[in-house]
Amino acid sequence: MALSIGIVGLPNVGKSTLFTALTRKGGVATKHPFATTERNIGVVPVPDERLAALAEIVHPGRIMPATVEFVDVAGLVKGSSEGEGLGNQFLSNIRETDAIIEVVRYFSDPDVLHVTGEPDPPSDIEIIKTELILADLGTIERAIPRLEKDAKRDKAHAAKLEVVKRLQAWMDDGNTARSFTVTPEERGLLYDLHLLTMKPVLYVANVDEDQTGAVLEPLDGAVPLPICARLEAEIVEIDPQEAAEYLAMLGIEQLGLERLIQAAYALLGLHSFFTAGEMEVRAWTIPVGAKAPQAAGAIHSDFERGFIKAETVGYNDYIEYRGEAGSRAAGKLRQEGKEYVVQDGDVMHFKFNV
Ligand SMILES: Nc1nc2c(ncn2[C@@H]2O[C@H](COP(=O)(O)OP(=O)(O)OP(=O)(O)O)[C@@H](O)[C@H]2O)c(=O)[nH]1
Ligand SMILES: [Mg+2]
Repeated sequence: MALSIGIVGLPNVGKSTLFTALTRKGGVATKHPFATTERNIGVVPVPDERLAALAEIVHPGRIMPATVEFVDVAGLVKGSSEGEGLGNQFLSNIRETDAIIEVVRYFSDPDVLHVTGEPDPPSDIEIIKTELILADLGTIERAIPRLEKDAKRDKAHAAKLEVVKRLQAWMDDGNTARSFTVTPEERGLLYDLHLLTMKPVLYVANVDEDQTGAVLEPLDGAVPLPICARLEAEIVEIDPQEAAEYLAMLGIEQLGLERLIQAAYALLGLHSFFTAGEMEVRAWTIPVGAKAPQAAGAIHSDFERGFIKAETVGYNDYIEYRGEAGSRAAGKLRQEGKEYVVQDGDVMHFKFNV
């Protein structure tokens, strides 16, 4: 399953511009607030130089990077949860995403209208936070009658109702679901509400061209990632050679997409392992700490169910000994079992039986 990330923020802060830069889909950004009236979805390959290095050894039929899906929706304003603006009706499009990117305006362009007058990041994120909390409270309110009915029939549902009500009281005080202290079991009970404020948030500061290297003050405890969305959107339009020279001139070493995906992986506790064969070299995304059977399950549920063992070579060994045969000869190919914690970059071959 591809990682999926929803993009939120006030109107006109550059969400669609960032989306264009990330997905290379043009024509979605404009000068006017409330420009986005339909959701935009784009799937982006996760840049990983290690894939090319593996392919050079294996000469596969194809290279399959991991992917991330971005969903761009309309801007939120104060009162969105009561139907103000367009934002609220689009929130349903990001309910099932794994994480949220919140774009915050830092750029100073007087030609681009800011919906509340002046950009003020700390108070701008408060508006969004309040709207997301209100949207979640609406979700909870709609869920409660059904939960009450179920609870009368069944003890197990009573526990769920109890947690949901506790969460409701917590959020009524203006807190996010994320900051609600729950046991892992209780968290599981809340999962199918798909609450927006339960999702991890990455703040993207949409800065002026010369601020992409800035170290910014934390917002709500998290340091925002500075990106100049307009610059990035322009760059994907031009010839790669020219783009590289332009970036070097500006002193930008890495494109926003790469930095953003790295930050999202770190935020969500994700990393990659590889499969490498004649047919394809492929990257797979798994949680840090996942064991070998769970990694196998990322490929196919049968692989997890019938897991026997995983022939594993660390990435650096695989490159140094030029592939599986060389790694085996050098004693670097390990037979790993059910308890093996997969390391970032492992090249794995699963043995299974179904
Ligand atoms: N100067 C400057 N302008 C930008 C930057 N990013 C976006 N803009 C401009 O801001 C305006 C709004 O950008 P959009 O990407 O359409 O904003 P949005 O957040 O998607 O807006 P809605 O869909 O209306 O909520 C456009 O005129 C962009 O060119 C930036 O980094 N610098
Ligand atoms: Mg937009």
